[in-house]
Amino acid sequence: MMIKETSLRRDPDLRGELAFLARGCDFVLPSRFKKRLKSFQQTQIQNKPEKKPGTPLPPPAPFPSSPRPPSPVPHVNNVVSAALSINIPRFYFPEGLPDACSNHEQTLSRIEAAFLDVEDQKADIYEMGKIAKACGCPLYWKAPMFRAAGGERTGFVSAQSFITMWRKLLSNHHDDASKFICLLAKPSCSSLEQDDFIPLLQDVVDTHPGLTFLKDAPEFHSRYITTVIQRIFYTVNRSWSGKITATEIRKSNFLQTLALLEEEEDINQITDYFSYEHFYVIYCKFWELDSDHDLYISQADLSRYNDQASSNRIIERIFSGAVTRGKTVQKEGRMSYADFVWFLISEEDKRNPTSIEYWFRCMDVDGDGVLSMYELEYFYEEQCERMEAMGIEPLPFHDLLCQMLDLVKPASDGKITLRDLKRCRMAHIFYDTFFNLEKYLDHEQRDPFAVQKDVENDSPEPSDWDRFAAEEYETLVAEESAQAQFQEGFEDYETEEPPSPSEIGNKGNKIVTSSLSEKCGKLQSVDEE
Ligand SMILES: [Ca+2]
Ligand SMILES: [Ca+2]
Repeated sequence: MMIKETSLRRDPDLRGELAFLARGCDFVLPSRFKKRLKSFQQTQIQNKPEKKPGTPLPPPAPFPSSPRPPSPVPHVNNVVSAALSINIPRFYFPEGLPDACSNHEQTLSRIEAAFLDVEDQKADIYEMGKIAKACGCPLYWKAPMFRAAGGERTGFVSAQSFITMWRKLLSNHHDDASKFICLLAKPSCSSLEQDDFIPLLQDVVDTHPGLTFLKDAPEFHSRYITTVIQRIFYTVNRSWSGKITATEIRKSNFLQTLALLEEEEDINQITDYFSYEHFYVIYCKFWELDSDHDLYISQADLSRYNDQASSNRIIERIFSGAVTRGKTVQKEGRMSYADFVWFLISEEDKRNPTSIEYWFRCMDVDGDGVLSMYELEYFYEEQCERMEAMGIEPLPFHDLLCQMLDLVKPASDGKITLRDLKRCRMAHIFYDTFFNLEKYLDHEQRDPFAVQKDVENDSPEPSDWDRFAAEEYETLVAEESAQAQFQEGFEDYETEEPPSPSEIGNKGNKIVTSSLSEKCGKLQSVDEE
């Protein structure tokens, strides 16, 4: 150990030594000094660990600003708590990451200014759009904002009550997902249930320029709203809990899609959640099956879907409650319109994650989380019977099994998991093989290389669902137009005035709503949920 000269000179003990050596002399002999210094240093080293109280402080460190190193043997608990509080930054922000740069006061004064433009500084629901924009929020947040500030009770929101509400929201909720949940959820709830979306969607129906014709047909409002809610839960509620959390909102495209509504006047361009055409297709498909139009369908009704393409065994599984909400399906043997939305999207798009989960639950008869060989055989049996009835010789189960295992490549032998099916990207072919004969035979006839090409193509193509909905809409409109033209033909024959092509076009558009109006007009206002 080296003791620096500077520190030695400052050391009062050493000064004492030097004074002792020099006592009675005018100078200190170098040899004597070196000898004394050596013994002095040795005693200093020996004494160091046991410094008595009252001994002078050690010399200051050369760089006083540098932090003192931790003592060599600190108490264990101190280390843990010190490390936690100092070294690990906060990483969990359920209400979003607070943004130190955002200027809340500026936002609040902008809102105040927006209220000055409103009569008596009291905004009704029609004025809320301006306020939503002043808050920096998408336009269609206006109805939830109106409700959150108490507008529902009085019919208007005052500047003061709105700013109080918004100030509280800004200080507790730091990102859009967290704010959105806070605005829509029931008091002291941190997730969204299906009915929480109704005011927002009713406002979309009432005010979106692409839905003006729907606005005038109140009997469809709840059908459209139910459809959109089911589509939101189908896509966003990845946990199947029936409660959408802020994390699920953040992971989804829902808020971005909602924001698009104010920019896109043609609601049919927004194929996620809101498209009227998609609603029309889903509703017409249900209408065809619901012969007594009580808004419920039986097991026999559902099996008629798409010319009985789905097997009875899979329909039975759906009606056993494997994938439906509530107990109505099991207890009363009837499926609601809301449950049908889930069925239809799953049936027509077997590649999307919710659909893969939907059919997995149906095929996992014993509910152990894997598809075992006996479960596969159970579903394939019915396919074989159907093929034989059609005069087609089915592939023996063992050969088919080899094909399917080759397709899915499960991680562990003889057990197919949900993960295997999601990873293989061939879930649609797998599922159709076991319970949709028509589509199975279609796949069989397709060029296997074309299938492979589909799978490898990663570019953002329309989903199977988008493609199905677009084709079906065309077909439905063409059918309606043909029917209308046929009827008009008689009228025109009598008046001897052939309709102009533009008239046909215009009528074609009207037909869609009028025929739906006809379909729904007879229905009582039944609330499905
Ligand atoms: Ca019915
Ligand atoms: Ca199983």
